[in-house]
Amino acid sequence: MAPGTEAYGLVEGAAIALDAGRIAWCGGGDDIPSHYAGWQHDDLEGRLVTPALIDCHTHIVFGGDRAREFEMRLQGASYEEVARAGGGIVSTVSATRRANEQELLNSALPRVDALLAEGVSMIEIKSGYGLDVDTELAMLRVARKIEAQRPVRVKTSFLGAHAVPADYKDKPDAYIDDVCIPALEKANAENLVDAVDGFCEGIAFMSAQIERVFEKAEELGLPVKLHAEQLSNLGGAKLAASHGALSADHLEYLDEAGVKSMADADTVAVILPGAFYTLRETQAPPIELFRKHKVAMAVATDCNPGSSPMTSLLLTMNMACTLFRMTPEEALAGATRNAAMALGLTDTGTVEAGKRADLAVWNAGHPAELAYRIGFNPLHSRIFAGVAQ
Ligand code: DI6
Ligand code: FE
Repeated sequence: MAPGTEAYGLVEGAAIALDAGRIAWCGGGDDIPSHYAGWQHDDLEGRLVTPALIDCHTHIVFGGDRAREFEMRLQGASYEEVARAGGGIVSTVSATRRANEQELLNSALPRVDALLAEGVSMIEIKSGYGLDVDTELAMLRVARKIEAQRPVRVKTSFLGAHAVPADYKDKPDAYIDDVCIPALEKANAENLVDAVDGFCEGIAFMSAQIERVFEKAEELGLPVKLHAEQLSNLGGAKLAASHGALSADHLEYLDEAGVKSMADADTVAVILPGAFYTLRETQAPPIELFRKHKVAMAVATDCNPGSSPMTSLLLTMNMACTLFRMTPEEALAGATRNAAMALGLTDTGTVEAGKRADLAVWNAGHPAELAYRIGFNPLHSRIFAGVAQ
């Protein structure tokens, strides 16, 4: 075995048998069961094979861009100041409302393609730039359509509680009652929702408002997740954990009590270094406490036009290591096994018999290469549902 690969579970000279879109068998090349002898055989010439990557937190469907806001922030305005001045999330809301579904799809696909080119086979996509019933549903329909346009699986999250739109300024409770909850009910009736998310933050919603959305999610039988403790500690992760959340995401300002409540609920910590980097934050999430309390960590791009305009999960893995001192092994598990957990999926994220045959083949030897490189894509090929792409 190559030195230092034990933690990854790397098998040298391995073979993997694929059948009907699933992994039928995997193990050492010398141990292949005899009944596979006559099967079609592809020699990967010693390349590294990992589970296909999973981007478990994106806002990849949106209208417009925020390059102007980028300039403003470089001149000194903070993310919160931009948001309070009517920029930020609500400016993307205006652009998203103006776009039709075809335009939203056309603008999202190149971003999706950038992820696929790096071995991603599963993307979570949130609504949250509509903030009215029709546009929230339109975003989710577009997210679903992506699955028909590309060889990729999509999981949707309803994020109606993302920001208070201008027409409900200073009336967040009325927005939750009049728009967010009716939109969730309608989207769910159209089978557009796989999970329910929220943004618990001073510039968005307080925990009492998030709680009402979560109660509706529970009534509809939908799992929840939450943007929590990104810019301040409002107890969001604890609230999410008390609702058995799949994940709590961002978490820079989380304290140990919050980490413990996540551990008790098996809530995955989704680490989003792209937003930390873009906003030039200085407080890193409590990685050491997640390790201590055995909270599973995922990593994701948070692809969105404001705080994380990035479409590289490999760069995200690199940032998780360099900015937060995660190990390359944690970063890879974070973009595969733990990302699957953050989406409530048990059929993907590892190379094991019975799992989906979603694999990435890399021009790499040691798995640490995936997180180590910057701006270089070592993908050789991607296998989606057993089919080489
Ligand atoms: N946190 C984020 O990082 C994104 N949403 C959220 O709740 C940012 C969204 C944006 O700035 O457009
Ligand atoms: Fe986000």
